[in-house]
Amino acid sequence: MKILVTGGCGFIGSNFIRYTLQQYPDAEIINLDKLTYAGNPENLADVADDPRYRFVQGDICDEKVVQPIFAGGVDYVFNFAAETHVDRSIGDPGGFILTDTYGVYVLLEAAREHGCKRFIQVSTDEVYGSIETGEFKETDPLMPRNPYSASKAGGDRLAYSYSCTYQLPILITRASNNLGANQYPEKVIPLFVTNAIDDLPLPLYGDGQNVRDWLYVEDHCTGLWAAAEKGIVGEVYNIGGGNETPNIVLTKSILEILGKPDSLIQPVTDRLGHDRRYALNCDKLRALGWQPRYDFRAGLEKTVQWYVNNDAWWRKIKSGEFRKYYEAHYKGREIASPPPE
Ligand code: NAD
Ligand code: TDX
Repeated sequence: MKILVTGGCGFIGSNFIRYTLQQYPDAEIINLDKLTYAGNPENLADVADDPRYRFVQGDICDEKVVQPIFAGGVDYVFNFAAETHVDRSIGDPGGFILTDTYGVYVLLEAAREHGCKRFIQVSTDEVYGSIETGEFKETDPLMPRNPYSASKAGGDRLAYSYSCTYQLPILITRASNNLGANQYPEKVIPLFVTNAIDDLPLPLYGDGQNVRDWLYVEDHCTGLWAAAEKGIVGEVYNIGGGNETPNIVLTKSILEILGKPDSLIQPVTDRLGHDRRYALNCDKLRALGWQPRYDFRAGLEKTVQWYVNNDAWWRKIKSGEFRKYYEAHYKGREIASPPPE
């Protein structure tokens, strides 16, 4: 079983590769990753010498890299490669449009020319936009509200168009916010956990009442395989944890697990266009036999423990390029009000 994973040195991709090598003895994985600031080969140090694993450094936008990989024969493609941080997309959208839309086109063209058994386009719940009440179904319109989600919607719909037009065996998955090991500490959970460990402020956006549905990364991996193996070609599958949580509750839970005071919470000015709430209906994937194993608390405790146990991993990141980003992004945004309840 030959599997192309793109973006495998990032957060979800690295967890997916490790999970797949453990669960599928006949898996042979090629990991194509550009190694942007978010790509970290250390995430896969434990499998680097596995004879079933091969790393190729390259850009999914570069057909000279992509075409030969497909020409060598690929059964499954899982496209994780993307620019992924909403805040960075607000400051500088160009790279998002390139990788998250054009990059998908380059992969799809290679699949069109050389074929594959299944092509999974890893999309996101953010393509639906924000929902005040109820939950998004796969048939709902896409109303992305920031450059990241709009670029992902471009890749999502382009993949769909290739399944309709060229009958390629493509499926699209839309997952909710993931948590787990190896997430770059610009995202809220690793940022807040690592700041709290060092008694630094936790910069909570706006009123702290924005809601995210947290999905433990291993449950995302099982959902992706359920869609790939049992899903219907051309269809979209939502993958949500069923763990809707306001950011203030998430923040206080992190502090409680670490035994740190709520006074570390620092309200800051809100993200531009900040989506208020995401919620997914996952009946379609559940009908294939999938269900998440981790509830919010279990997933969060496991995740916090990982960052406590692996401080060398994140300290190295936080002392590099990240430091400049953090300064530029958060400086001067403090709001002089008590932390929200
Ligand atoms: P990440 O930022 O941790 O990792 C992205 C990886 O892609 C990095 O290793 C990076 O080097 C690589 N990459 C970026 N541009 C590339 C390019 N042009 N060519 C090759 N490699 C490139 O991201 P993540 O959080 O692991 O997300 C993985 C995928 O899952 C993304 O497609 C994202 O949209 C989607 N997703 C993420 C979440 C989440 O909560 N993190 C939720 C739903 C969907
Ligand atoms: O410093 C912060 N303070 C804060 O209050 C940061 C970084 C975030 N937040 C809030 C914003 C969101 O409401 O926390 C919530 C989660 O923020 P992020 O971790 O940036 O994730 P989000 O914007 O929800 O997007 C994530 O989930 C969907 C991933 O980054 C995407 O790649 C994925 O598609």
